[in-house]
Formats: sequence, C-alpha cells, structure tokens
Amino acid sequence: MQLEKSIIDEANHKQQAAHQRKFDFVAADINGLDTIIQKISDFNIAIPSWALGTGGTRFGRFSGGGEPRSLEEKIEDVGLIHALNKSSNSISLHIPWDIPKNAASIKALAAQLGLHFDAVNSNTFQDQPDQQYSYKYGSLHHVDKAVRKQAVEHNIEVINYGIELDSKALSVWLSDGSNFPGQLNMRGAFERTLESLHEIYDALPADWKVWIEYKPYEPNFYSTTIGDWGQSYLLASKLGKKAQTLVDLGHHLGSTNIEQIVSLLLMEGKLAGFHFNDSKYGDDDLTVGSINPYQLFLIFNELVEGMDARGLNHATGIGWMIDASHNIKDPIEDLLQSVEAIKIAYAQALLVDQPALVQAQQNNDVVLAQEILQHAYRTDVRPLLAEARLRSGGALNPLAIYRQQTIRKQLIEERGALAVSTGL
Ligand code: LRH
Ligand code: MN
Ligand code: MN
Repeated sequence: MQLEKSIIDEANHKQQAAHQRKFDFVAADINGLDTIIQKISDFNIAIPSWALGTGGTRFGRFSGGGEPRSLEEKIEDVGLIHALNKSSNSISLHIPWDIPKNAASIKALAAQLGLHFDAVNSNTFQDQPDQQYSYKYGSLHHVDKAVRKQAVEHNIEVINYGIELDSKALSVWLSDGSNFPGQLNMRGAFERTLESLHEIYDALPADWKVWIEYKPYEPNFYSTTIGDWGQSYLLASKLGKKAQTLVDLGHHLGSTNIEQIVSLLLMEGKLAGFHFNDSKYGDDDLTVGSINPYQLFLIFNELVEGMDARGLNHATGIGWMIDASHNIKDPIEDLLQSVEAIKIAYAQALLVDQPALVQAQQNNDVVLAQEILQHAYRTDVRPLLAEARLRSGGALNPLAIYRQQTIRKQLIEERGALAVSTGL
C-alpha cells in the first residue's frame, strides 16, 4: 500500500498552529537556522531489509502480522516510512535473506517510491540449504581452503547483485571465532581472513567500498576473529583504500567509549559508517536512543566536528544505517522512532557551539566545555526535525499519522495475520 500525500497534508494542516508555536520558541535562539534545517532535511538513514519483520529471539517469535512477504513488500514498507519522515530514502539488503532476482523491476519500484539501495550485506554466518560446505567452524577464516573459497564466492555474488542495484558498498560481518581456548590459532585465523578478504577486495568495482564490521562475542564466546575496531582497522589498513571499519553501536563491551573510536577512525579516513541501535547488555539491537541517547549525541558531536574538519558532506560522506530487529514492536513504528532518535542526536550536535568549545578546551575550562555540550543536548530539537520534514513534504508527526490511518491493520488485511518475513 502507498500513502496519499493529501492525507499527510491534511494532518499537517491540523497540527500547523501547535507546531509553529513550538518551532518559533526554539528557532529564536538558533544561529544559521535555515542551514541547520537544510542539513537535517538532507540527512537520511538507510533501512535494513531485515528490520521490517518481527525479529524474534531463540526463545520465540511473536509476529504482529502483516509482515512483508517479499522483497517488493519490504520496499513498499520502506516507501511508507519515507513518505512519512522523508528521512529514509534507501534500503540495505541482506543476501540471501533478500535476493533481488529481477533487479530492473526492483530498482524501478524503489525509484518510484524515492528510494535507492544502500550497502549489500553478505551472510556466511548461517548455512543455506543448497550450499556444499558448512560454516560451523567459520567462513573466511576456516582452516579448509574449500570452505573459504565458497565464502569468498558468496561475497562476490553479493557484490554482483549490488552492482545491478547501483549499491556502492559490500558490508561484511563474520561470526567466525572460537568457543573454547585452544580451538583456534588466532594469528592463523586472522591471516586467513585477510587472505580471503583480499580476494573479495579484488572483485570490488573501482567506486565501491568494503565495510568490515566487528563484534566482540556472539555467536562465539571465547574469541571472535574480527572482535574489535583494532582488528577491523588492521584488516582495513592492510587491504587498502576501499576497505573501512563499520561501527555497529551494539558491538562493544559495556561502557566502551564509542565516540573516541569513531573520532579516530574518522581521522584516519577509515570510518565506513554505522549500524545504529542501542543496548543495555550486549548486542540487544534495541531502538536507537532508547537506552543511552547522550552517548548517541556524543558520537554525533565527534562526527559533526570531524566531518567538518575533513570537509565531508554529513549526508553522504558516511554510511548511515539502522541495524535492529524487534520481537514485540510494530517494525514500522520502531523504525520511525529510530530514525527520529538518530536525527535528534544529529540536530543537537549541529547546535554545539564549536568555536566556543575549542576556546574552552584551550583554556582547560572543563566546566564551560561541559556546559556547551549539554546546552546543545538539552535543547528540544524536535520542532526543528518536524519543520525539516514539513519543508520536504513529510509529516509533522509521522507516528501519529501511521496510527490514525491504521496502516498496520490495512497491511494485515492485505497480507494476512500470519505473514512472516525473511530475516533474523
Ligand atoms: C551481527 C549483525 C550484523 C549482521 C546483522 C544481522 O550481530 O549486527 O550486522 O549482518 O547483525
Ligand atoms: Mn550490525
Ligand atoms: Mn549485531
């Protein structure tokens, strides 16, 4: 289903006066208001194809119904999200969960909804029914060359699908690791991974990147071959310019200073981008900003400062993507919340008085430095986001329209209460 623009306009009209009051209040104190609103408008976050269905855990899966049954329906769901928030103009595919069999028609459908394709993700962490060798003991790091070859070929196949869709990056996450001390020679595992990644790297088109994601544990609980940003960075450095490190916010041990990692990767030109989510315990994949919004703001503060220093365009210089999958929420509602949370943190970071912060740092005025950051963080930027959406033709309040229009109910009627999507 698609959402008529007139429905959005009508709802906006009803909320206009209330919006204007809130907007005028916050706008009065902001320098360079129009530039900031334009930056907020330009900032889009890719939606992963696996987030549109209920995620589930190994203890159960509780579908809300009306899940997309095909890649086409997933694209339609992203189209709905984008029509409402004008901030989600791309989709990232995980292959083989979503195989773009007919690339031309898939691309045409996406284009009709104002969407394009972000990075393509490979999957060598699960065995597929038709594959010859198992990934039980790993893929790109496997001791057996034949298994490594199979995994390399899968990645090259994913690149080829991506080329047809005009994607520009391959995103690789490996579950390769070991469960018990002694199971694996760690140096050997790393060297074999590097060798395999070299073969994949060599298959990348000139204008492509390979994004190397790290994660400390799960599904392996003793060692993971690409376990932290250092290991990912080492691989990316050895591979060359087209290889960079991808930061998934849930892939850090408790209280890791993620903003510092981000700042240094950016400095080295090695920051591929993000998988946004939030976590309390581990790789929880909770809604972005639902647990630690201040950390998200501090990350964006490093990003804005670092990207400005390097002359990078905020909207296009880095891969911005959500990576989450929920068991108990309507996925579309969750994605609307996630995009909003990311853009709130971004907008707050845009408000940081950078020259004043530099001065405070020079003077070692710790109190003032904290005041400057927290002044920006404590500003209610939601009216700025709403204004940016309004100016782009989106909804002042996307979630409210989604509910008022009973979109999930319509999707259940169209697709069925038991419709289950592919993915996690
Ligand atoms: C691994 C991960 C990785 C996968 C996705 C499904 O935990 O974050 O990005 O591709 O989840
Ligand atoms: Mn991820
Ligand atoms: Mn993850």
